Amino acid sequence: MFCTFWGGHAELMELPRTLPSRWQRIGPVLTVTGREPRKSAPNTAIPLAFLAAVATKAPLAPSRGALRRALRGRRRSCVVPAARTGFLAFPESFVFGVATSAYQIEGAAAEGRGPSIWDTFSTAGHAKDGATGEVACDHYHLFKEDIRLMSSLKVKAYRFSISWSRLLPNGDAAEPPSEEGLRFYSELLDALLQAGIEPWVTLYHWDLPEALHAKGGWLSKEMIVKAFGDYARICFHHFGDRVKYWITLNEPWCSAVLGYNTGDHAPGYTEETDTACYVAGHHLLLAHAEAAQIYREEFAQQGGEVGISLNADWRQADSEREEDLEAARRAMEFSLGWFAEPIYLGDYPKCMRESCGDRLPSFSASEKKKLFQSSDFFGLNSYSGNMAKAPPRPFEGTGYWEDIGVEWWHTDHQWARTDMDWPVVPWSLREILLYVQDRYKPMGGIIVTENGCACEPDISAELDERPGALLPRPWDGVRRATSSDFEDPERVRFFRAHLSAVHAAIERKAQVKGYFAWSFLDNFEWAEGYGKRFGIVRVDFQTQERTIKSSGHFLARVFEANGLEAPAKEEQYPGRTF
Ligand code: PNW
Repeated sequence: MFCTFWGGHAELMELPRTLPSRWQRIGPVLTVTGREPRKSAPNTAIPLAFLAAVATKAPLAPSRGALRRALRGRRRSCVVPAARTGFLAFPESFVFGVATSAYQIEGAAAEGRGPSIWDTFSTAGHAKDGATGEVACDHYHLFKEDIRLMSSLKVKAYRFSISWSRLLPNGDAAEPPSEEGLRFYSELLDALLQAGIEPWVTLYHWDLPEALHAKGGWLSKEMIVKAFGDYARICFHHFGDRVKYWITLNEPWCSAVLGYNTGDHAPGYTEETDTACYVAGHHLLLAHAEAAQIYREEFAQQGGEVGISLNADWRQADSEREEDLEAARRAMEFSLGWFAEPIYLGDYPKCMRESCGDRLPSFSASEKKKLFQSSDFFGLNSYSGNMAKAPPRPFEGTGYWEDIGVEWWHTDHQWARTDMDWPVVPWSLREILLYVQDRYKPMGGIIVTENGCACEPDISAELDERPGALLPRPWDGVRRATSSDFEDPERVRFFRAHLSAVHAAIERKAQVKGYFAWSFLDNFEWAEGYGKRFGIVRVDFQTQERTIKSSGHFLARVFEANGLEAPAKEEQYPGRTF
């Protein structure tokens, strides 16, 4: 029998005190139902090619057959969740905001900005339908209107990123920063502060200046660490009077794995070597540490904070079998731990060193020191969750996915899916927050710097089929009233369930200090182009008109009331829950 208890925000029943830490709780507890596992397990191996293909945002579909086979005969166990009811109030100081990134929304590629690796990658046709970020949401020209819209949605904080090559067209800090670039971000910050919206600024959201890539990019240690530090210093110097929250890197896992292993993201390296993603990841970490040190040593008087945003989806062990518990631990360590452990625990996870040996670079003693506690808060981006299962026999060969050695996409087909095909697993957000709290005890607490979904009503696909609908055109300069009649009930349901999960984590003493919805606008969804819409505001890419979705109004009410009503029973999600 499948567990079909209410999903989402469901709370665990009180756990027995004998369970010493969450570390041992990556696995179902309090089994209420289940059938015995088969004596001889069926062949649950998922082909490696599939693992690589789905390792990212790639559709999960191709091997549903394999997954279905994998699920057959599995022990089904779960816990009885207690319903959350009534009004869920957040702490008074809780930061509610919305998030975007430069390449995904700014456009104005030709207006003083140097090319980035995403220009090169997308104009070479690597994103869906030939999409590029050249125009995107034309936020560069519409930022004042966009900030007015944020105000109307009661947004308290706005997370955006600075385009490195808009400030330094050649990535070179020896050249004076672009006046045009400085002016744009300066005006953006002033407009935000005037609107009473706190800026949270990401320095690097994947758009490396092409000129630096030509010099070796993230694979060239001395060059990139210095270049990133110099760029960060320029940002702190020019904007630090107005920015009190800095995020050095967005999701270095994506830069390393999608950029240097699967090739789904710029610069599009595929697994030519079994080390490139580890080398890139190593330098991303060192670049983060460099920027954090510069901020703390040279800009302490600005009185702000500097942190990093790491992405991971929770991996729940498929059973209580030791192998599956181990698989779940490995999955977490190879995703979140890879970047979190050097910062919070002093070095790479032990299991990575054991699997990778010398293919994983090492930190010198001084680098370890520089990295340790180099983040004033833990930025967490999390969108989904999944199960983890040990493969029936070890994977052969070396490379990121082989090194993990886990059935990475082991899933529950009862779970709802978003338009990205990502499982909707709200309780996994609660679990990962509790895990981060227990394992890393981050000073300054945890900020959910991204959470959201691409899940549009059918009418969206119909509208997007109109010729040119997904080929953005620059704004024509005509100011139009923003309309407000777009219903996206699945996104409202998603946000309600996930905010409820955040609330549940806070009740269990996770120090969660903020939540940013991804995203403020529909935008350039990287390799997926414009068809996957994450916005709480719809963008008509032909006219650049903005329409507030019902999820936008929903979040506005949450932001204003500093809380929300718990999901009703009929809104809750099916499938396995813990
Ligand atoms: C994040 N994954 O990317 C990024 O920070 C955003 O720019 C992006 O638009 C958003 O999530 C939605 O995709 C991710 O493979 C990319 O698990 C890939 C994954 C997760 C997040």
